[in-house]
Amino acid sequence: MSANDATDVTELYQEFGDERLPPGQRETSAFPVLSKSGTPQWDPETWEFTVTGAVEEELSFSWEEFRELPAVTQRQDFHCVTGWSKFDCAFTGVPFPTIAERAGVRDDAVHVMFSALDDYTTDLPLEDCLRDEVLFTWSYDGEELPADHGGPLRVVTPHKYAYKGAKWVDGIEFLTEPEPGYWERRGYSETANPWNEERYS
Ligand SMILES: Nc1nc2c(c(=O)[nH]1)N[C@H]1C(S)=C(S)[C@@H](COP(=O)(O)O)O[C@H]1N2
Ligand SMILES: [Mo]
Repeated sequence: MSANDATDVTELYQEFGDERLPPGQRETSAFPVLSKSGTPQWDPETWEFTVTGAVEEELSFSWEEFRELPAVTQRQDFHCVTGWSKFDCAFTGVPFPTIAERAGVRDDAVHVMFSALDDYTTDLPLEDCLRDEVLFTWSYDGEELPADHGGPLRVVTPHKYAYKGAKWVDGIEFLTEPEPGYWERRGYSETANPWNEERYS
């Protein structure tokens, strides 16, 4: 599937607000890079994606195995908590629910912690993750996802500020209690709904 026949999910804002552009945001055509500590190296031979915690079956995927999972292409908006939004980004990847179904989420799971190659972490309530627009993506606008934007694999969360989307993601853990991630420990919102301007906790 090419970026041109992507499924348009940009109307999801209607669940949260009246305007496509969330309050306090300005639209930009640039795609700035925001990383806490630079772009980590990775090795396709040893890269491993793990699914752990409150699941029926813990999973692990090699890079090759992950790329064999059924993928979709969506056109999404991207909202950075620092105030810029970028419309109509085409991302290709695996929806979160596909992974969750394979692992079998236990009834006592309430949150999900995402972890990444640069030791970044971010957490979200489980219900905010169980959406088809939450993608593990390796492709942006029909090209390989650039390394500084999170390649080989990152998460995108078009219904949340973008710090909820871990770049260089290499694992998810289903949690039975909320646990703050990197920015959440530093005062950013747990839920991060852009249409409510949930920037800080
Ligand atoms: N692994 C990792 N993921 C991350 C970050 C990071 O520092 N490390 N920064 C977050 C923040 S604060 C934002 S705004 C977006 C930025 O994504 P971009 O660099 O592709 O614009 O990635 C998020 N995901
Ligand atoms: Mo950010």
